[in-house]
Amino acid sequence: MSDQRELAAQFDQLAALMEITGANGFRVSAARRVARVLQEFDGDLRELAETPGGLEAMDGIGKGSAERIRQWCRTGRLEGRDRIAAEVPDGLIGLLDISGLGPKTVGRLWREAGVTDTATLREAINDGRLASLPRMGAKTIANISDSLDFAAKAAQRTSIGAALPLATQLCAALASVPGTTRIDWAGSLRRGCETIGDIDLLAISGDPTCLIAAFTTQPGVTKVLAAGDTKASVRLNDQIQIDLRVVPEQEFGAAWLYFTGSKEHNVALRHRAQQRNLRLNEYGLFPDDGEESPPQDRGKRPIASQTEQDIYEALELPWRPPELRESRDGITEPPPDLITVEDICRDLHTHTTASDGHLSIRDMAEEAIRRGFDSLAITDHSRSSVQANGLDADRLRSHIEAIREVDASLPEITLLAGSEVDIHADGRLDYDDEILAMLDIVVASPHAALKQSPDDATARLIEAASHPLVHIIGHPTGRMIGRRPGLEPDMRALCAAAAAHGTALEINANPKRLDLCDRHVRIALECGGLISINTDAHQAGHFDFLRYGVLTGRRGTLTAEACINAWPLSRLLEWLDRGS
Ligand code: DGT
Ligand code: CA
Ligand code: CA
Ligand code: ZN
Repeated sequence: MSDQRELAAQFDQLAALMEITGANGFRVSAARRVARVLQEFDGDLRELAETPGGLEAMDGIGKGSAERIRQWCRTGRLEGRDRIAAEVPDGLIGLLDISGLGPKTVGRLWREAGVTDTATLREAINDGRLASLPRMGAKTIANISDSLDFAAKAAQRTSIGAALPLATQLCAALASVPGTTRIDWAGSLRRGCETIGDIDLLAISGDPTCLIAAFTTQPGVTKVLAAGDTKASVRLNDQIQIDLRVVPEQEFGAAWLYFTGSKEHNVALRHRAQQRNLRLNEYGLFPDDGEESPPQDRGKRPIASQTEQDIYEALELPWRPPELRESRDGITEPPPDLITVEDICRDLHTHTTASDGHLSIRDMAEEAIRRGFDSLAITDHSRSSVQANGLDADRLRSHIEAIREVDASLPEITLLAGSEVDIHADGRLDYDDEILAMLDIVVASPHAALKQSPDDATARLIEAASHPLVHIIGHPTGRMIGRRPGLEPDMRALCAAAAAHGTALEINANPKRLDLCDRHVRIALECGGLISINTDAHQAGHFDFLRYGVLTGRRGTLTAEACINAWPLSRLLEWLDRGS
């Protein structure tokens, strides 16, 4: 951020704080005016501050404000802001982000109802304290209450498991609007992030007005946040924000690249362009003619803009899959040949009615056949998972027989008799070796004691990964996104042990888990380890989770070669046999 932007934000905050504390309205608007002037100033602020009378010569900046700006340039502190901030509870400033709450109202809520943050505001609404204030109508309170609910939801990002199906459905509906020739998503969703802030859509249309109208009036829209000629934003089902931009066909690649991000990737590409005397923006890649104004505004033609490939090529860079466009990814290294959903031939972690699944062995097998799998592992829970109706040794023996029977009747698929065996807190497994040895495949997973120390977690998981009869460590950390962090083992040590013993680590594809996460997948691969992507399906629809696991794998640089679910079946069967 430039100096003036940073200082403008501080003046704005000062104005808000003054208003909350009931300061003189004239002084409040003076501070706001200074913020606006600073916001619009596009020279060098420090240079201006050093020029005698320079600041004072600007419209809206008086003698006092000029002195405060000079002081800020010297000390980095805005005189008065810290003092007044100390008088006001920290949480009050946060309330200003809630739509419909201005500083005046926040000040009243504080003084008259003891509100200091979102939690106490919620209390004051619920216990009727707010309703008892003079000039506080039921409608205003209902509005504040709604905004509060939405802010709480917005603070939680949306799972990719909700965002991707929604975007798919939305794009299908909008693609059929007359004039639409292309519609795709960009942003964090295209990069395959595990949670999504908002969904960014990009379209080409011969009739943008018609498309925007269809977009803002579609079923589920609870608020239209903005609607212009070529772009609009809506809130859907009071939950997620969706932005739509309509761009000319010849600019689609530049826009798609820009709005896919990440911001850091965009910055790196712009820098690369500058080094080559080029300018990159959302409209295209242009020659840099030294002029300040944007080239597209001066009718300049881009060197590249229609496709992403054109732009990367003109920058002498390899095209990068969106999953490898984060700040941690460079731009010059050629990306690996990432795994795809089509590469996956099987699921190696699934449940049936024998434990807590919804389908029989046969129904699961038939679903797997429908999805084109060559094999399927049935891995119901072990005895310690009591709440999941885990199998004791006797039940497991007959379950294995039942699996083999169904397998014999279905030539289209190979069923593997397995178990998801609990890893106890101390690293011991929930079945004796003798039982484990009867199974075709053993997935060992932590389910309880997920708050143990990192040292204990490391020892526990390494012991399981080193067990000669274990093939896969299932959801290794046990985290639930947004709900619990799970185990925090020394991931590098765990991955090294797993690699040394030829044990695969799972990417559990359930979008609530995505465990291993992308970062951990990278560590596993750096250690030369193997990955298994499984859905942990408890019902037919859960097989759809596969794509989230694949996206996470791709973000972790996973190739088909390092993923046992993508191997030819004969290679997998050989690998499964290695311990016995
Ligand atoms: P999200 O929505 O928080 O999950 O994350 P994104 O990555 O989808 O971010 P969003 O929706 O704010 O913007 C979409 C893309 O647009 C972002 O990845 C990069 C691009 N973009 C947005 N604002 C800026 C910016 O100020 N500078 C640059 N270089 N790119 C930006
Ligand atoms: Ca976004
Ligand atoms: Ca966005
Ligand atoms: Zn499971």
